[in-house]
Amino acid sequence: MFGIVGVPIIEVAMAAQAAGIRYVGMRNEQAACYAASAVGYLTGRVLSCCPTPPVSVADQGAITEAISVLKEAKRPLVIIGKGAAYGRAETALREFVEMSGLPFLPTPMGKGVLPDDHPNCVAAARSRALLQADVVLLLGARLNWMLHFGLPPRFNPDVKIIQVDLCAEEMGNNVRPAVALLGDINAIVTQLLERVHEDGWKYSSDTEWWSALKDKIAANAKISKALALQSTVPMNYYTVFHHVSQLLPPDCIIVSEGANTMDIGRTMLNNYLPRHRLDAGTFGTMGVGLGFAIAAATVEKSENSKGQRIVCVEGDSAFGFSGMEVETMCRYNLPVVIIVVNNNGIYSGVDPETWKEMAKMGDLTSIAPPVTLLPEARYDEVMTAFGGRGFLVRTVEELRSALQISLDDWERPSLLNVLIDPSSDRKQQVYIYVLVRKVHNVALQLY
Ligand SMILES: Cc1ncc(C[n+]2csc(CCOP(=O)(O)OP(=O)(O)O)c2C)c(N)n1
Ligand SMILES: [Mg+2]
Repeated sequence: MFGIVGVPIIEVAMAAQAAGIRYVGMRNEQAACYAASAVGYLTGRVLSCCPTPPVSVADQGAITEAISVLKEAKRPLVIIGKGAAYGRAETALREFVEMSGLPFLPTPMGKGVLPDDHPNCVAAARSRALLQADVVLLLGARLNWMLHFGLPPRFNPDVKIIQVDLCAEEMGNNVRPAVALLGDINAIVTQLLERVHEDGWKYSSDTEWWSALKDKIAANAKISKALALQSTVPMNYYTVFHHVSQLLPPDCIIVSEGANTMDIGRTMLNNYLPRHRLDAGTFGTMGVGLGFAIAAATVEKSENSKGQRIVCVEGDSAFGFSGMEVETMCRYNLPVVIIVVNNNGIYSGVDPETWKEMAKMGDLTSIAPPVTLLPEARYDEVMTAFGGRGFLVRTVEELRSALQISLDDWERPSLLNVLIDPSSDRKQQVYIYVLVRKVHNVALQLY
């Protein structure tokens, strides 16, 4: 059970403890709510007194129609959403993807339902896959802003959507589906799989579509690699994530929030197992990360002695929203590893010298660009203040060594404050730059 420390829940918490329920007291109700929601997602336990709903399958006629639309597709794409993770569809889905030979793309929290390094994963060619697909099998994902509403200019205007969802109200949101398959995702994927087995159908790997996707994946990988291998100090996002990804255990649970930090981290940090990624998700709410990490660490600690590693990758702004929860981590000895990717701001910041120059020019409340945070703030000292490990990191060597020490420590949490280039950016994105202070050459990104 998650709540806050003290008034007004003292009696409830004590009663819960007396009944053998573990009570995690957090610093803010908001973080406690995030934590409770994450436990439901990670464990699949229904935390209510309602009976478990029956599993519903799709209409067989609709399955036949879906298979015929898929067979006619020239450029098919499977999109795996977090509904597939929540519905525990991974085993059937893996067999379906491998039998049918279809390319797939995970949504942020659909990552890991099938491993990111699966040969059919086309995440590294995401934009092209979305834009050019003529048939999309949408599995437990919603056509909201994260999938650009399923509309042009990011989708083909004539795309046919085969929509699989548990929720009838979701059918036809933003795009009218060619086929609607209503029901339990695991059951429906199993139905589709049975039909693929019967027909012995497979989408050929020798198609223009597969070659186009593979070419794009290779080109994008080359660009990311070039950025990742840069050894300049301060580091850029890609260098940080490249080295982090080399050291993380494949079964770790990755929690993430931020803007660039979350977006770039999503492309660079692989997930290999379902329900091993928790991020700001559909609502993009900053502040969820530490609550999610505490939930995951608590679940892991209760189910076996050590459990799996929880790694929490935070933008410096994102960290600030619930940063005081490091005290909760220290209080319960939850060995979470927090990596704050610190660019002194939101999307970008300014360096300490520029900040000092600005301060000399007048009142910072009228001068400082509204995307900036205090340069080189010592978030690592927030962790050491409560007895956890804190590291200030500027170089690749410092990063690797601090991360290794943190991963070897199962007794207490760590925080790596990774100072990166405040103007480090995403590769090849289309931005509109608005110059807010010519004199300081500070760009505010809007997109
Ligand atoms: C509760 C809430 N408030 C504000 C926002 C707007 N917002 C989007 S991303 C972000 C922070 C991004 O900065 P940071 O975490 O430092 O990541 P960076 O892009 O700098 O790597 C904010 C405040 C939000 N998403 N949620
Ligand atoms: Mg930042």
